Amino acid sequence: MYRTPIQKRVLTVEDVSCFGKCSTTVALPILSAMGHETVILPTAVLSTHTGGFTGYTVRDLTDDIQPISEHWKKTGIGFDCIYTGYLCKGRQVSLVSDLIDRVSDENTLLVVDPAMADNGKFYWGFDADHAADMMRLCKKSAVATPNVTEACFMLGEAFPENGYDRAYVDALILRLVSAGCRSVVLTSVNCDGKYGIVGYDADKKAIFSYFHEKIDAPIHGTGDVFTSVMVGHILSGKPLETAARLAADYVRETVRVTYPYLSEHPYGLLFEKTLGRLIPGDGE
Ligand code: PXL
Repeated sequence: MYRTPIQKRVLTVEDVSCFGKCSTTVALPILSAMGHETVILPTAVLSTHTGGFTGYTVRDLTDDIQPISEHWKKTGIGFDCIYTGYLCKGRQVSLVSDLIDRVSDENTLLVVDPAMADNGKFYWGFDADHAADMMRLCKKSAVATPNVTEACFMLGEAFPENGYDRAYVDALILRLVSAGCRSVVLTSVNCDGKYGIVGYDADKKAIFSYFHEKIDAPIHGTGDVFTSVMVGHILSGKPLETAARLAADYVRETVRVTYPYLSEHPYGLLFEKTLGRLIPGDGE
């Protein structure tokens, strides 16, 4: 019931940052442009995201998660994909885990982006307990998309402040897999003078990587854009590595377009300028 064969349906579970271009406000336009049906579960409403702003408001919607998902279950609403992003600290993560159990079936793809840290630091309000909770959620997922900082923190390790090489990254990803993750796409990999992604495809039991020249522009919400585009391509039938490469290309191009405007637009990517490229051509 309430499933349509002409579209994939994806549930995004993450906050609504009213201003600032991250989480739900980037996932929805991207997934819609790619032709997928979107359903949202807002986990919190913030006046802005927490990067570079002060005095923002936060309304935590943890208590709504169970009743909303029970209504969906009763109504027979199912999902081809559940994609979780930024979650509030504490019991919200285990309630999201319960929601996944309640509304998934064997065909639901779970993608977890444990958005909580970058550049060696937790985002405001997060700590090692939250990293351990996010690790539990990543272990449930078919694909997890931590950045290098999040991968370190989920493993209870220090971020290598003085840099790292490719051998370190491959070993890091294999430690995540040994700890129980399935496919993993590590983002924001910055080594040997290049920038890119390193992935592990659990079906192929193989590591893949994709690097390009470094553009020095740490912009909030870049990981959300990456995972949204990757999810969109997976739902369109692309293999994981192809989906991850296409998402990395899209992010690189969007960072390039945003770069000249960073002083007026420092809070997120100008993804509206490149969104049209994600719309499938006629017949797709
Ligand atoms: O994924 C980035 C993100 C999402 N949501 C909120 C954030 C951030 C990054 O800082 O603050 C509220």
